[in-house]
Amino acid sequence: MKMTFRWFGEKDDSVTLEQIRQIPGKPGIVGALYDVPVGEAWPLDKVKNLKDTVEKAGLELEVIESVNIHEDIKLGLPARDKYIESYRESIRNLGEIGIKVICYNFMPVFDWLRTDLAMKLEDGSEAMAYDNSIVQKLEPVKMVEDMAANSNGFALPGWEPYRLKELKDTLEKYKSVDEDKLFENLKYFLENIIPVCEEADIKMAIHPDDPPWPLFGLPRIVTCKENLDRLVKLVDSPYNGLTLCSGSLGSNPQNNIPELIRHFGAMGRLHFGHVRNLRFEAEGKFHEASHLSSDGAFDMFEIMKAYHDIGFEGYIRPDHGRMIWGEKARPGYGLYDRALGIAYLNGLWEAINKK
Ligand SMILES: [Mn+2]
Repeated sequence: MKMTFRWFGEKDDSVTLEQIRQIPGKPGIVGALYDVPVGEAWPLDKVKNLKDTVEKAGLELEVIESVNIHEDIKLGLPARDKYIESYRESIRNLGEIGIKVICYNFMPVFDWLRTDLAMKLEDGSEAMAYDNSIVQKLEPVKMVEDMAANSNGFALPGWEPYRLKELKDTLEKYKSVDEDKLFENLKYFLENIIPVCEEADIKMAIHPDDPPWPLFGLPRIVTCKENLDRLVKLVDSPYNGLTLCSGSLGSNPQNNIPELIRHFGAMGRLHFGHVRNLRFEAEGKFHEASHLSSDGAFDMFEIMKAYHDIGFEGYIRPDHGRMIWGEKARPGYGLYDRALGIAYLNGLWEAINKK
């Protein structure tokens, strides 16, 4: 297991590489470029520059999250071939700088969704929360505007303003895309990129949909064991793998996280683990908690034990943290709570190792 920490780059993150280097165990960096429009290839000089920046700070960069996928690929439109070619170029360039895993998602239009980015918890900390009853009353365009207004001045991952301009138009185009069609479009994408991944030795690790159920009438397919099984079979290569995000999949209590880790780990398809905890108030209503088992619904010992038992050699990172100790940062991505998460997950790992 290699512990990592997500970083949004010098311009887009309140957390610095110098701070990350002082987190116990010195995690690796999960990085990305944020100034390349979705659909365009990531230029070699820019990815080299990112790698240099990280290495100059004494850290490693082996994981990218995310190389986003153009909507036309998800919709299966004719222009997809052009965008897939750009994606192939990005993979080759990332291979050049020694990247081992690319995390991506295949969620139509919207990335992860929360109804409150700063819910006040009893202890005075703030956490992101989700309430399905609110989502059902939401109008997507209005919702996106509200989220942009509440994110402390940072763009939310996957919610970059340039992607949202054509929101209404895109929603209309999805009317003819159902689950099967979306699976078909994912298969077409994977068939065209996995051979390049094999050459570049970069493993693709799809992130589950968050939350893992359809929203606003849009299909979502990366949601449960059955669909993940279908997904890994779309292209039968170890390079077609998964990011197992406990907080995303776990927001549906039917998904048993340790069981999923063991199942897909045994198949050699698990390349990246996002570990975080949730507390449920009702069905479809939850807020994100600290990583500690007793603060939420998940048994973190069992999750880390499952990774240990499969002999996991991939990457793990703490996922969204709360805002604590007065920190002002991108929602979910402050320094303090995620650093505490790392210390805790590393502690569990050491204890499991020595048992
Ligand atoms: Mn995640």
